[in-house]
Amino acid sequence: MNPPPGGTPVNGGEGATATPRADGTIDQDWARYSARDHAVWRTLFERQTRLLPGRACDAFLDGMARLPIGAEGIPDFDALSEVLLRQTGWQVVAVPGLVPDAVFFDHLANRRFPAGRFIRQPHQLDYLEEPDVFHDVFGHVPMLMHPVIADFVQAYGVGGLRARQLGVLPLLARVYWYTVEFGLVRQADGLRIYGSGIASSATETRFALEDAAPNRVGFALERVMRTLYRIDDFQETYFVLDRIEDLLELASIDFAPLYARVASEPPLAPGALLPQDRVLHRGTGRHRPGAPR
Ligand code: HBI
Ligand code: FE
Repeated sequence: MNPPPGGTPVNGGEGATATPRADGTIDQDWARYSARDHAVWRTLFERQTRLLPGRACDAFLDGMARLPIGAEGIPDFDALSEVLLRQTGWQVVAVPGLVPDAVFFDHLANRRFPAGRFIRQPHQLDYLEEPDVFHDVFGHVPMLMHPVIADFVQAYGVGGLRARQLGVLPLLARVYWYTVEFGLVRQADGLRIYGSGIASSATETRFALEDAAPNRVGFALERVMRTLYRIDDFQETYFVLDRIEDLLELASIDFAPLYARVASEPPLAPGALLPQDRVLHRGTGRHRPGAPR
């Protein structure tokens, strides 16, 4: 998942066991994963692989099918990068956990996806706030095979560096959160997942698509920029694209005039609905308490 914007904890995932290079990366050191690490991967992989057909969008399932990601165990980042580089010019690099915003954005701006090297413990199968190798590789990498997502995530890296300088990073971070991390998309055969935070979570896969609790609202850029989000629970609102290609416009947009307007408006609570919202489903609520960002 994504961390809150602003805070820049380092090394959360595996403590002091890795000393990162100046760009925050470490060697994946694939041979050092234990049998237990690979077994955790396999459990998660098999569960999600059963769940996602008919729930994840076609682009996600296609990307997954064409990558060396399987039940055998944690994938080798070099093997992933070889396929990705040919397809969309992306690579996967290993990091110990969360990296500072500026480091994260610089990698994305250069089409390098920083993936957590560590894998969660067996007792954390369902939720952890910090991005591990299952979230980052299973959740994010398949969509990076799609040319529109490939461009959009790079643009987020470029835009993130700029938004940070302008002091409006939270506004842009919300766009990433509600698209790349927790986005839904309409497909001819129904609503589908493309967000990695959902696709890498068995419980949220069902919740986002099938539960009555959350709102499902048509994506609108300024609306999303104003919407606070939760990092400690399922989302209260999911935003739905009409098609993945709609992100293409965002990749080239000049956000500066929007920032000025949006920054002057009050932020919206995660579960709020507005009269102008294109509501696909009005949520019944019933969320556990927690502080929204
Ligand atoms: N680091 N490894 C990692 N993964 C992220 O998703 C990430 C990060 N550092 C900063 C960051 N995300 C966010 O704060 C920005 O997307 C706003
Ligand atoms: Fe993520």
